Amino acid sequence: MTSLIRGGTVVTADQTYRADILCVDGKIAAIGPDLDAPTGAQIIDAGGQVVMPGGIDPHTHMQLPFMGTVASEDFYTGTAAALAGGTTSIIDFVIPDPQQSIMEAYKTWRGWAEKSAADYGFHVAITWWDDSVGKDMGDLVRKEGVNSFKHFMAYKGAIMADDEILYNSFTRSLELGAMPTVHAENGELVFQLQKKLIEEGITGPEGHPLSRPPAAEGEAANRALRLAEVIGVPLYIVHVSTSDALEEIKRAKAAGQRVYGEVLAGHLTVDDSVYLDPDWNKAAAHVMSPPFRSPEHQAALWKGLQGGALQTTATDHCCFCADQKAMGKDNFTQIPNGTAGVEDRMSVLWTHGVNTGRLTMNEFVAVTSANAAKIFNIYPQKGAVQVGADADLVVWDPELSKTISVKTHHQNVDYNIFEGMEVTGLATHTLSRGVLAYKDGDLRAVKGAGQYVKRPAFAAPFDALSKQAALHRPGPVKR
Ligand code: DUC
Ligand code: ZN
Ligand code: ZN
Repeated sequence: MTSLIRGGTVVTADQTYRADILCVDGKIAAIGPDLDAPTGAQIIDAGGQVVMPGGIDPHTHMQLPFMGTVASEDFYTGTAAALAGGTTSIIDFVIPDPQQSIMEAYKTWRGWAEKSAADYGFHVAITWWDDSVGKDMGDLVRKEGVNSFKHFMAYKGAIMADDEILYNSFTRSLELGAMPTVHAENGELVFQLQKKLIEEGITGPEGHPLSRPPAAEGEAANRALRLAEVIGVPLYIVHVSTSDALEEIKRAKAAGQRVYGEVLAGHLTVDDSVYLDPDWNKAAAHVMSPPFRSPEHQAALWKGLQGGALQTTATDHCCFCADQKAMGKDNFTQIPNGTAGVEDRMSVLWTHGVNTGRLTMNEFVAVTSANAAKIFNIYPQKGAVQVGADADLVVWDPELSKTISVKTHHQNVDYNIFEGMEVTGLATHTLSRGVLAYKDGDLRAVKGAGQYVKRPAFAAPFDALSKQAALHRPGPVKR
């Protein structure tokens, strides 16, 4: 398959220039002015539009079995919706049950993901610990191309990682050159607050944010960062939603730690007033963790993204329909946690980031694809417009507008947290490995066309960090 994208302005994380892009057999084959079209090539007219690397959403949960149900979006419907919005890769999560072999869980998720229409990779969650977990982490890194491990510091009694698990897994990650990541919320505190609120008769969705205060996130972020500091391993904090956690990241960065922060399009643009909606279904549709926060936290998150303390944007796409949310009708702690967004992330961030002047177009590319590709070690295969890179590209019309609605979205869920939001800046064409998967409203996603992307282990930077940690340690005292 050969395609020529003609007449667009190429925008990458560090450059903006006019050029045509030739894609051959899934790769970018040439970039330059006035390229000749090979015989039979498909011509895509990008005149007046920008051409960027396809988005990478580093945080999704397709068909996740969670809280007694299964997320409604599967790997095909979810990646198809992603392509409609200009996102060409996702990094999803394997979440083994405690005591389940993490390799067995990984294989299960790989099977589910075979129907993906876009490329995908996996972070693997460490939900328990023994020697077999450490061994399987080695095999996942060395043989399977997994270079990041996730730790839920919340969800007590289910998948929560305590400090012992964090210590063991962070230490093993360092040995392997893999990136530990954390969902930072103090799970014990959340558990106790949930109990107290229910006892007090607060059973509706308004109890959800009360049970997960900003301090619970700040404490967990600090704890994870301090563990990482002592161990000498980098750390990636997913869905930073509060200034509390952001301040911990800034402090750690200023102290020389290698730390990365992710923020969700939803946390940047939807505030916590949603939990006070008199319509139970609407309030419950917003139950996700960490919860939506007050405008003060949102303002801080934007500044964190603009200032570089936060490097990536994601969605935590995890869909539950109204009948699933109803499992918590009498008790908010039973409402399956999760909201959608994989389709809308790019246009929401363009509208609220680029169109408001908060982000340049280049910064937009950095935070929607290039930084995630660099942090998770798939750059420049992904996140770049370079000869030899995967031809994952989005042709973007910065003038095109629409109103986001559940009635028109492609996501397999009956609610949209961005309902009614007017966005300007939309994908007109999305190419996944050089194949046109979306064109002007026509979604041509192909079940199974997505490929698993191996992510190699890190080497030199990790060595440097652990050496630095060792420098501060005296040897045994000779007596
Ligand atoms: N938060 C959610 O809202 N859903 C899935 C998992 C998570 O951490
Ligand atoms: Zn999470
Ligand atoms: Zn998540």
